[in-house]
Amino acid sequence: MTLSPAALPTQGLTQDLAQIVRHELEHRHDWSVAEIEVLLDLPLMDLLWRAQSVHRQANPGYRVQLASLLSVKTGGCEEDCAYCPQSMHNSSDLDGRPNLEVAPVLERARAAKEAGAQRFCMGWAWREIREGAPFEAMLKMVSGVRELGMEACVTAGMLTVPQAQRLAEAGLTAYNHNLDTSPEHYDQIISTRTYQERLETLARVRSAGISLCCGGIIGLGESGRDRASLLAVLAGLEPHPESVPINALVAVEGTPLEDQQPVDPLEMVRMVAVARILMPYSRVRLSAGREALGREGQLLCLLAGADSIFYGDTLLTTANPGVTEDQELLAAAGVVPWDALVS
Ligand code: SAM
Ligand code: DTB
Ligand code: SF4
Repeated sequence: MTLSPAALPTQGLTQDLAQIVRHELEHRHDWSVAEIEVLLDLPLMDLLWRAQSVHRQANPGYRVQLASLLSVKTGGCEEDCAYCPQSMHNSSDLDGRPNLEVAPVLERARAAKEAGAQRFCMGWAWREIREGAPFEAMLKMVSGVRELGMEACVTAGMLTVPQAQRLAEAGLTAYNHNLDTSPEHYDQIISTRTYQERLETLARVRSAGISLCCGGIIGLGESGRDRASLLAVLAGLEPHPESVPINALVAVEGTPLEDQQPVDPLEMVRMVAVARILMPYSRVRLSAGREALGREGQLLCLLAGADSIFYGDTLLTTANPGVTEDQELLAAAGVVPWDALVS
């Protein structure tokens, strides 16, 4: 699938910039880190124009998917992700909350659908999926969400091929497993699982025919080159992940990253825009950190090609803008969400 370069406005660009536009229109998997750095550093107006040009062609109509999130198993996770309030290595750990049962989870999914969500995402604070009753319950939740006519997404750490196959049989639409940051910066953030293990998990998800939700976080103390490197790995996946969540760090007290400087909203805009250019047909999800972006920051992210938001008062454990606030945001943008009912 490629876009037609001829259809893109290149008039008035220097030769070099026009060349970049032509490249953007190809559906490539071989972006170099240096090329992506050039994009990330473009004058903002040029970057927005290019991202919009791609977005309008690849996803006509500027529609947005509303996805609701629910934490089914909260806290007590063995991994040591430095950003995460659910790691047992961090004093922020929220262990002790009971795991949710199938019926209340489906009740929440139904309520999310009624509020307008098209996708329902469920999280387990696990290093890897465990066999037994919790996994059987997860399968029931997945099939129950699908029966409601919603897309179902699970994020629960690493998994085996047979587990991926059972999730596929239950009707799972997508599995979320993020790369989080660049291979180079990764060791500063997580020591209990390798980048390679993450990539292998992604391959297992793919092998079962489940679509991939895979993205990262900015604001972890990474460099611009790290951001470009993360995007190069994501765009290097074949096919591109169907969904690419872009998170800004929510600095939670009790995590090693609690004192990180907040991300400049325009950095999020740039990240979204470049993700859109590199992966024209993926859903670019404006994820954690939306509250700190403000209304205009979020609108710029939508303009830059974000075509999904997490919808509902909470993400997994941290706050998200309220439903009414989001409805007002979309109305201000004149953006229409996809219908709640999907086939
Ligand atoms: N345990 C599973 C895993 O790591 O794949 C699933 C849950 S985990 C919370 C899902 C993703 O949320 C992480 O990969 C990370 O990208 C994002 N995340 C977690 N805490 C965050 C924070 N404080 N700020 C921004 N993103 C965060
Ligand atoms: C993703 O990339 N971001 C979402 C979803 N995938 C699972 C999770 C964000 C979590 C933010 C911190 C929290 O609420 O605990
Ligand atoms: Fe948090 Fe997931 Fe890392 Fe566990 S694996 S600490 S839940 S981000």
